[in-house]
Amino acid sequence: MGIGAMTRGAGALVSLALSAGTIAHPAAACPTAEQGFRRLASPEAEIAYRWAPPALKAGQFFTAEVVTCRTRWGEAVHDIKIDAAMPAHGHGMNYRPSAVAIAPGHYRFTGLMLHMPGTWRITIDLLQGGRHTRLTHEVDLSP
Ligand SMILES: [Cu+2]
Repeated sequence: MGIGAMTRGAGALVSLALSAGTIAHPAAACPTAEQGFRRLASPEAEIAYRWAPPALKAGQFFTAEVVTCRTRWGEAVHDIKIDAAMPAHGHGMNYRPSAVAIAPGHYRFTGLMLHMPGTWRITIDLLQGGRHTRLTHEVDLSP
């Protein structure tokens, strides 16, 4: 889940001026909690994300917006993938989401659905060159 208050001042807008492979102050480009975004971080990378609708429900389609805030290796992210599975049940989603880049480092996924209650593991893979970084996030959906 989010990691505390993410209030930032100026510079909260996604910058369109970042050139490929150059992320000088990536955190400044991260959307804030006021914009409805939460953070997901690992030692390698950090993203900001929000769901629409904000509360996930079993069997309901949702949209995910993801912004890359900090990435590994200093290379541009050229592709991003989102997936979800239930580790306890050994299955994934019944639908394949589609992705669109709406700005550099800013992506929208549609057609996501967690089709049953329980614990889901959502994975987001950032692809940079031939390498990828995975961020995971667990969601518990009540019946
Ligand atoms: Cu299941």
